[in-house]
Amino acid sequence: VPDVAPLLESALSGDRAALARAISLVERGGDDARAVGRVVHAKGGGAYTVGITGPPGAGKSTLTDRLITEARASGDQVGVLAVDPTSPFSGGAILGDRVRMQDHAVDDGVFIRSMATRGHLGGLSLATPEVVRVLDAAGFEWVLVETVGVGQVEVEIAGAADTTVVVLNPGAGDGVQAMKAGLLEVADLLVINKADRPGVHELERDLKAMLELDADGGTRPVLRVVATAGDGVPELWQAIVAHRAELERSGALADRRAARVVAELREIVTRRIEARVLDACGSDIGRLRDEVVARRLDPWTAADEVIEAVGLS
Ligand SMILES: Nc1nc2c(ncn2[C@@H]2O[C@H](COP(=O)(O)OP(=O)(O)OP(=O)(O)O)[C@@H](O)[C@H]2O)c(=O)[nH]1
Ligand SMILES: [Mg+2]
Repeated sequence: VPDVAPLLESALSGDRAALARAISLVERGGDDARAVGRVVHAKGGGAYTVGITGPPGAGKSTLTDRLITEARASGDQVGVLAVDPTSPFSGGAILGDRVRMQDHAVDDGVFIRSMATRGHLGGLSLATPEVVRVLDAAGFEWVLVETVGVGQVEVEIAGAADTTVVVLNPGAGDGVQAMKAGLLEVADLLVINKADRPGVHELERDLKAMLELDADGGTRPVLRVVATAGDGVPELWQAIVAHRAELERSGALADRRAARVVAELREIVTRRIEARVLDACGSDIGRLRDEVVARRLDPWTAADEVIEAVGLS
């Protein structure tokens, strides 16, 4: 096992360059990532995570920038993880995030990190909580995770936060799109951003109608915000703080976190078994495929062979 202790000691005691390097280790995966993971998991637990998701260009980064300011006003430290699913174009998007949050670039209590999708062993859904745990162990009271709400994995990542904020825009048919993308299911709070544009009332009406279809959905707040001007941002921050307080009071926060542990464990185990199976089968997969295609084997019998080959039968 490589010795990551010196790097971590620096990273967790305020050295931002070391923190960035520790996160890079985690992103790369492998033995170093596991070693970091063991240490940070043991030290974490104090951070509260807020997921911010919504369609491309909805104003998530502009809003995140504003929320950083709100959190900083109480003296809390804020870590931001901008997960970028469109890695072929990530240069631009990541730069965009940085530019939109540059007000905080010189603030030592703020750490902003972009993470591209491609190249993650174990996938984005496993890399994200690992990076969040590094920030948690480094003492950030708040960790904001921005993802574009397209694609199941990205929506799931934002939905895996303690509080999830879904950002939509008026006049874009966003309500129906959000429902289709599964965004409404993960939303604890809904934000109509760019409320300076026409169509706010219609979107609000649509959202409230859709939310009322859910058992307790009708109680989920819908807030109007103009992120560029800051209008409605203090109210949004208050709503996030109130949601947190309610989760803590009711015990639902502990339940949510426990459910996330189960989901993460399940995914880790599934991926490892899958990798082992593919490894053990090698070229047999091609042969089995041919047999099934030729109808000499049915898929279930072929699967039996695979399971047996790995020693799991
Ligand atoms: N009119 C108006 N424009 C806004 C508002 N909020 C953000 N914008 C603009 O919308 C554009 C996109 O903003 P971003 O914050 O980059 O949006 P995003 O959701 O982070 O974008 P991606 O991360 O690329 O999906 C920028 O030009 C912002 O200035 C708002 O409240 N009103
Ligand atoms: Mg953004």
